[in-house]
Amino acid sequence: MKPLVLAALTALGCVSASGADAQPRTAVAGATAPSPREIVALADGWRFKQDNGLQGAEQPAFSDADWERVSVPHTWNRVGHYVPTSADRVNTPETINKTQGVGWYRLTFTPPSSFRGKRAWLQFDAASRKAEVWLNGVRLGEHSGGFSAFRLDATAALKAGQANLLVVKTDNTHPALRKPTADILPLTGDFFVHGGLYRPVSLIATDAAHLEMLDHGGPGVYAATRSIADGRAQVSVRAKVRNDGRSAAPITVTARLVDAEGRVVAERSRPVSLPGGEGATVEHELTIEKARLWQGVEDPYLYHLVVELQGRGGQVLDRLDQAFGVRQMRFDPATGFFLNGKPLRLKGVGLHQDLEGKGWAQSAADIEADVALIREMGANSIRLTHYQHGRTVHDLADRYGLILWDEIPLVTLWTVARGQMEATAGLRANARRQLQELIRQNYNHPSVAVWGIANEVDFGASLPGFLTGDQGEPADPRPLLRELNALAKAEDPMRPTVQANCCEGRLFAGDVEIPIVAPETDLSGVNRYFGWYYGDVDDLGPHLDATRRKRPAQPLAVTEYGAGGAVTMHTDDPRGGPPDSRGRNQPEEYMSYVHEHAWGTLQSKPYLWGAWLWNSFDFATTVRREGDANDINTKGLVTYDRKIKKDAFFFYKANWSEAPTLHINGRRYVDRAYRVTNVRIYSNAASTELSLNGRSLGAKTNCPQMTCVWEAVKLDLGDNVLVAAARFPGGDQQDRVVWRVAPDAAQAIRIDSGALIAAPAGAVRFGSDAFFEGGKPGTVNKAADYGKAKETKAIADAAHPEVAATYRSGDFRYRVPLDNGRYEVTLTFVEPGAKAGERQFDVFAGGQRKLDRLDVAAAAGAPLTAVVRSFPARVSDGVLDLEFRGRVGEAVVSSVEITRR
Ligand code: GCB
Repeated sequence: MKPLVLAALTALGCVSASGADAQPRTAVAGATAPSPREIVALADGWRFKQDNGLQGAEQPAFSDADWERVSVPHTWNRVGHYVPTSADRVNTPETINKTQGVGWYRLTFTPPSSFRGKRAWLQFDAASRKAEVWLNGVRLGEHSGGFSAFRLDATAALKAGQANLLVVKTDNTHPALRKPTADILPLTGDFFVHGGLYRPVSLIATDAAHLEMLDHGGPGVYAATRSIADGRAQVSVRAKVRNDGRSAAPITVTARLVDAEGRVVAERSRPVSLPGGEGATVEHELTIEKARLWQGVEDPYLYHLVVELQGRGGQVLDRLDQAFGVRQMRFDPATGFFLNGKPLRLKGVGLHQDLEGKGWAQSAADIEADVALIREMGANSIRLTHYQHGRTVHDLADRYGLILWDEIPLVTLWTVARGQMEATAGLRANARRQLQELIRQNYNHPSVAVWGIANEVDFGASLPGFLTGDQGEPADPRPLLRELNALAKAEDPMRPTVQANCCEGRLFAGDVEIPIVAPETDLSGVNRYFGWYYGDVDDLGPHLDATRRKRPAQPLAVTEYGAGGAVTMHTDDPRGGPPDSRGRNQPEEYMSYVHEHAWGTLQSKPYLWGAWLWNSFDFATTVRREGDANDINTKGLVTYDRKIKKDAFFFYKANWSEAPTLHINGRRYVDRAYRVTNVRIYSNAASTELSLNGRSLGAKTNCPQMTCVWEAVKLDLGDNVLVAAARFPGGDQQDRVVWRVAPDAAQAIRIDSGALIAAPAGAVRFGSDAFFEGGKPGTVNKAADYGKAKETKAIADAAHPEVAATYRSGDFRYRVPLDNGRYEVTLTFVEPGAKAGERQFDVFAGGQRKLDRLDVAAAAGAPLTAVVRSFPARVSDGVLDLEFRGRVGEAVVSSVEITRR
């Protein structure tokens, strides 16, 4: 039967606070009293078994005596570990479980006898990614989609005051043709879809008359700020009510806003007579005179939104009490984001719901700890990627004033089979349902700014190798985007729609066609990885300007940017060579370099309505073997176990937060390759001083981007205690690191030219490419790609073949800081591809020609064969200047070794 809809603003018998003087000044007893709902957490005592072939486990007679005992939240998956492994690691190869399939849960529980005569509902905050539910052998229903909450009516099957058996079959089988999950988003993605009941489960009892419990997992109450003018705010509240009783129920529906002190600031009521078995929608307009606004991190002021159902005798039948913030948001294509009319620079992070050892089964305390780290960094916004996150993070964002981007898991693919050019009806229905669930469940959160309907569906013909590979012609994402966009607008006309795209305007090899998807949503966002997967760090700015010029009327944001950072890998100079964006060499310092450049650019673009770095934390993904991890994406600013805040974390903290920040970079690069090095410190102090083994190296003030650099610091042999000291208004602070220089570094400098991380060389130690000016790095090897290991070429006649594989080429020089004296210089050359005669170059030391018209191909006599040349050199002014200058083609060198004579 069609639900009864009652018109707005015709409140009968309403009580409203009108006019400033009418605002109640005293706290109203019971304004936020506990709900008459009874809620029982079903957390402990579950039995669990992962078994794809199991039959009959939903039957009460089935024996689960040998099943594992677990508590919910729970997932059976455990994915991703750092290498090398050791006993103190959270995840190790032995503890990993990447099985995707069916997981069964059984729970025997006794609900209180007070549930008798009530309506009973089972609430699953999430079940991944498909769930089927039985209570006492009665099938209650199913749910497709691993992230949204859902409820099932358990009234008929529940036995109050007696033992009940709840059985849940979950299935996180990877979607593929003819699989039970083929139509359930996400179909792919750079994250591991964990299985199980990884968010809380509860049982709720309500009166027969109650707020709607089966509204796509939503609260049944939907409130929005309609207007704010001269301090007066209009808030509309839509309450869906239902009478599950047999006879008509006369009820009064009250909506009220209560301030933080417990004072009712606005209230309206109206009676409604609900026939048995019917529902109705009641709308109220509430006015707050002198509203205190929810002003983001500056003042995240929250009211209570209380909606109450009262019976004939005034008894409260149902009550919902949610936080509510009065706020309006605006997005301007030229000037960015505005919260209640005030410009607000969104400084954001991307976030996955994933923690080493627990995977997606994070507790509320874990989520709170993550949000604390994000706030510590100084972020004021989170992009909740790439799916519906739970209530806890939304509540925390409301409380702390963080602006949220919510999205559904429409990630990259919407068809599972080659040649399938359109999303199936089943997938479209699933996408629509997931979007409705996202919007209804999170509608009331003041923190939620936008609804994201897709991530990177515009790969077009450039589909990356990490995807399944069985795609033929690329399908067009736009029909599905249009459908979802229209649905989002119908569900919530107040919030803009948005998507994050990957590819528009990037230069692909050949003429790869990319569908232009940005116009399909209100706002647009670009995930761009210049300096990582492609291009140079400085390409970001011109790229953004060009993108904006294409659609000047559409607000633009940067929805992802970043780089991998392995805390056990280090470089002496991030410009020394390319990182392995899909392989191992991902030094921590390179990550900082990318973030420093990217933030410098983003900060200078006032038209951006936001920017979210990728990612808050390292997270699990089975498409990667990168950095110092397997099955982990290393772009987190904090490690997967949350034990280490990488250097880049402190870059943001110094730039974004007000908290005194002082952090010496490279603290984990203890055993240094070179004696002379730059020291970088992230500091937001007015003045920062550095000392080395007790000697002051001077103070720096007004450091650009809160980054103070002491150039060419000469370290002592042995231990070097570096202490940074700064004075902040709240007191002095210090940061201290200890670096070590081995005695060998006084005798020799060995540079692995073109290498971002020096290759191993047995008994001797090379540093990464450093002290150079000009030229560009190269390698004769083939870099790793998704699913493909690095290809290493064998090099003949090289003392250190791995060192010889990378090179620097062009017209360039090395200016190597050295004590004055006499040295032997040994250069190793490997011709990357030119034939004899095609490349000839000179090498000078201190201005003297040492090698004349060297032709590496001719001298080697065979491809991939090393040529070694040595010569003496004298240093008299603290620097050895080695110059490489082409005569025919460019100069090239693979390694530079300088030893004392
Ligand atoms: C992206 C994706 C995200 C990946 C990220 C990466 O563009 O949206 O899911 O994890 O790049 O690290 O490559």
